[in-house]
Amino acid sequence: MEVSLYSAKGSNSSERVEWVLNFKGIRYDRIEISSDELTTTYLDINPFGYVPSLCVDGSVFSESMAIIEYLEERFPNPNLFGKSLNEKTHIRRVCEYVNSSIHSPQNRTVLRFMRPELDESSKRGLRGDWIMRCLEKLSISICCESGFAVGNDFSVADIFVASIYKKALQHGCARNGFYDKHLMYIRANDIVVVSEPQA
Ligand SMILES: N[C@@H](CCC(=O)N[C@@H](CS)C(=O)NCC(=O)O)C(=O)O
Repeated sequence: MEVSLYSAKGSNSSERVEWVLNFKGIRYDRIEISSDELTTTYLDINPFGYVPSLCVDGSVFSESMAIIEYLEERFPNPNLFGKSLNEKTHIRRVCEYVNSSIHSPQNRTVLRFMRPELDESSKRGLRGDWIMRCLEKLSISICCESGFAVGNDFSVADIFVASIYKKALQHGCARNGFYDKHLMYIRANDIVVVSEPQA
């Protein structure tokens, strides 16, 4: 099986997929896409101009959530979507909130279009503030049963939450006690640490 991950430096959505691939022990080649390529040659791979895309034996998939669900169905062990339908639904709830409500509005392309007057530093500030504002709301409904986001096991919800929190820190946000504790809790697990992509 040949697996290639199209990614770009600093891409939060790609980090999620990379973490899942590592956690499941799937071997892949990482293809780095430059900012120029995102708007030119890469459009043949993904017409939206977004990373990640995943190519498996010639079939190309895009959208991180769809890719991760594909990987879960094709490589169910180790499991990343919980033990019951209720858990699975809560895991998807957290992922969708991070993917759609937190990540999408602060996407570079969106900000460039919606707020062209802002310089890069103001955009970074805005992106970080938006992420932390949403994460505050999310904190009420995660890590209720254990230090993991949903239930008592590491899941893709932890991957989405940890990755977007780290992105807020990269944008210069102050550290947050709740999310630092979450990071520390999941990193107490060796396989989580080994599979976590390095920035
Ligand atoms: N919903 C998409 C979002 C993908 C996305 O926003 N990718 C960003 C990097 S994290 C990107 O390619 N940005 C390029 C740009 O905005 O120009 C997914 O989950 O894959």
